[in-house]
Amino acid sequence: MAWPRFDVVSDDTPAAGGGLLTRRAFLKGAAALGAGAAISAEAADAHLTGALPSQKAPGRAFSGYGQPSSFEKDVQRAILEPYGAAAPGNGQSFTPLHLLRGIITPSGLHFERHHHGVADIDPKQHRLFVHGLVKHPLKFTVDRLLRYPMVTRTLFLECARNSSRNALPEPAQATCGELHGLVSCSEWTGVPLGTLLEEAGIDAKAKWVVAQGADAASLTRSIPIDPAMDDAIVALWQNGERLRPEQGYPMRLVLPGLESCIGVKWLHRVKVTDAPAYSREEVAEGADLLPEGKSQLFHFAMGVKSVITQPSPGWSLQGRGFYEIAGLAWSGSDRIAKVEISADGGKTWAPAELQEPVLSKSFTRFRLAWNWNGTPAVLMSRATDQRGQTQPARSAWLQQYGAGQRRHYNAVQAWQVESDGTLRNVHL
Ligand SMILES: Nc1nc2c(c(=O)[nH]1)N[C@H]1C(S)=C(S)[C@@H](COP(=O)(O)O)O[C@H]1N2
Ligand SMILES: [Mo]
Repeated sequence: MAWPRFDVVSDDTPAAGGGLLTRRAFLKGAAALGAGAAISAEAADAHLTGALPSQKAPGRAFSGYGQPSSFEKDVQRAILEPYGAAAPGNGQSFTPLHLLRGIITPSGLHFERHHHGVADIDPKQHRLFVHGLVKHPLKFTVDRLLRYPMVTRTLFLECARNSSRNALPEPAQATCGELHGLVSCSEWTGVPLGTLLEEAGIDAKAKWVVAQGADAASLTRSIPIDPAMDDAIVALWQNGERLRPEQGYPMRLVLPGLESCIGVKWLHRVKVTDAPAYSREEVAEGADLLPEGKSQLFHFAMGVKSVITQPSPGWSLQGRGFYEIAGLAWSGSDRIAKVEISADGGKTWAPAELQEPVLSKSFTRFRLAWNWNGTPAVLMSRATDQRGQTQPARSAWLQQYGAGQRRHYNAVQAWQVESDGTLRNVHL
């Protein structure tokens, strides 16, 4: 992907080393670009009424459900099925973060993690059971749930194994989406799980809920009672429409700020218990490896994280000059407080602009103007949330864990810009 270049603004103000500019300089730059965007007489002629091919005949007819432009057909999730026919439907597909802007992930590009394929469920046949340590076990149809009071929140979902290839000794060469795209952000609408648990009347001994999916994996995950009661959502709607099958139609759990691995899709059972289930997924896949050979189960909170999505590997800069750096930041604990950007491999940092709205446990879009001088540079972003948590350097992240840890990778990403304008993943 080529990235158009603009001429440098003459009176730019450096915000940090490596050509990072202040917001003021950027605004002046934008004005200068506007003034500089003169078009030739021939180009202007093409804009005379009726002169364009698309102005000469009626356009395509109406459609019941719109699709992206045919010219955008390369904007796709990257699919990884590591076990092939040995474990059909087990794998993931990655959101192409480097091809998207804004904070909402289009539903058709939300990342996928399935253990045994996408269940195809008739909502009329589907039931949700709430049982276990409760006074009144309950059964809900989809129609009945749709009558409950709902909440809507814009929340990211991130797999605990997102970005895990960066934990490997050698930097993997892949796009930003292939490296970091097991995270997406949607507007979710549904019924607070707490409402259903309260209606069922939970026992004083209740400490966990064990959620299970109606898919071929019967995916089973244990969730502490506090987040289950406080802010878990039985989501039925995603970005204004009913959930996509890939996201768990007709209903899934959404747990704000916690790893999406416990957000059970195709949700059909919530059992209140006094102990975790120790299911295969939470024991075999869900353990953090600590130094000194120990491992920790049930660590669900997602850290603070950011990544520069534009430019990133796959993009190529078209020579020295003005570019806008853009990226995404998120934290499982709170709102993003600041994002700093470095263009000189971490020697100096400048604050990026945060695009409103800055929401808790959601994507936040950041941007900063950059005047690239055409020589090798290293771009990095470092996010801090309102709790004061800052993204660790890669070396500090590695020290927190034992060898082989692949979960909860949230270290600062470095993109090496080569003098030919291409970018690659580097470990710093
Ligand atoms: N029933 C069921 N729920 C599931 C899974 C699954 O395979 N089956 N995968 C889990 C994992 S590991 C993740 S990261 C998220 C992914 O959600 P998504 O596919 O909507 O992005 O779903 C979780 N819920
Ligand atoms: Mo996951």
